[in-house]
Amino acid sequence: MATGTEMHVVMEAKGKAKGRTPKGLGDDDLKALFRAMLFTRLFDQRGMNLQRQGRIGFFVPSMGQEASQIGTGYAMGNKDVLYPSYRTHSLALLKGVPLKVLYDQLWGNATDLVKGRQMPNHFAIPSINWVSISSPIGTQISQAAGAARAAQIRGDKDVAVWAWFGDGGTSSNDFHAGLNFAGVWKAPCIFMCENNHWAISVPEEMQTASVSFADKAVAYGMRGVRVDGNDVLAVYEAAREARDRAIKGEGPTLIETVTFRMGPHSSSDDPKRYQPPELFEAWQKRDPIDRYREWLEAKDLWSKDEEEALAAELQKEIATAVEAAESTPAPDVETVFDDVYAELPKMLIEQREALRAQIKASGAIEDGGGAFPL
Ligand SMILES: Cc1ncc(C[n+]2csc(CCOP(=O)(O)OP(=O)(O)O)c2C)c(N)n1
Repeated sequence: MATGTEMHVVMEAKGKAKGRTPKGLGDDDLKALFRAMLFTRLFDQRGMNLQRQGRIGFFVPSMGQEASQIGTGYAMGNKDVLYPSYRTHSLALLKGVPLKVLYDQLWGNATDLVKGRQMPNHFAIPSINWVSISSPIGTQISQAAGAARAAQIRGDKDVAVWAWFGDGGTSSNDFHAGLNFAGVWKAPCIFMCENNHWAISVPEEMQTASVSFADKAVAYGMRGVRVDGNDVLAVYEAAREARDRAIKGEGPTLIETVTFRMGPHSSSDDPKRYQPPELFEAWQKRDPIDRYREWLEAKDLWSKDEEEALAAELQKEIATAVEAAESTPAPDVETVFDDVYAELPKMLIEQREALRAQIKASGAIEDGGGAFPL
């Protein structure tokens, strides 16, 4: 596989639909990749709409980056540990996490796994070894290096640790500390740099003077691979190879997926204020879903009818989960006192009593339970 600045590609550009099938992928796998990419696109569209309708407070879309994320996610093993970024809910969709788990978190309701204490899109999903997302950029990179080192010391078999971050994340201290130690330890870690060309409004050329992000691996004595991030098969192949090397003790890999954020940074941002429209139009022509659909159709593996049926099924699943999460009450206000101390200190017991009295006096909640309209 090409390393450094050379780009790894499997599928030809949209409109040509050529390219071999990567080793180890059968027809069902090829369709599963498409399903997960489409699911991600639909989840994103719905997420943005829900935010615009004022039903959730915040959303981070991943439109345009589906191949980069699903291609890496498909290469993961069941015991692998994930340190995702706030833009990678696709990985949970791919791994079959019930949709209600994700929507509960977006609403921060009573059944939300993190009890409404995190920003929307900052999931923590223990059932798939998904470690809680932290907002400060880059922190997951050094955490992943540490977790990989721990797995190595324990002698865990068939476990790789993955960290996803953006091009902006490579300017953080954690990137350098994490890659340095992972390199020194030959830890089973895969560093996934999704180069979507923008860190909010900061373009790639203001982020680094390096020829590529993959090049940075050289300084840490690890393998660096640059891959076409809109080519799901190329991403899968690069990720698969990196994982194989990691679990064989051959050391970590830095993978740069070259892709594009085809939407805002988050629901709070308007890319039209800093991105030239021609750039968006150029990348739209390389849409990873359109490109992969064409490839599948050329191989007689996909049809318009199949896609319509799949989209209808996924939309129905989304609608059901949205309704269930939206109608779940907010966490009981008293839960703010839980989970920090094994035994609540006297000072907090007093504060809880004061809160109860205040709620009662306000008449907001008759029975003292349920949501308090703060
Ligand atoms: C330490 C830190 N500095 C600044 C921010 C504000 N911030 C949030 S997202 C972001 C851009 C990150 O860009 P990148 O790493 O390229 O990832 P992308 O959002 O493009 O996926 C910034 C600067 C932050 N969350 N943490």
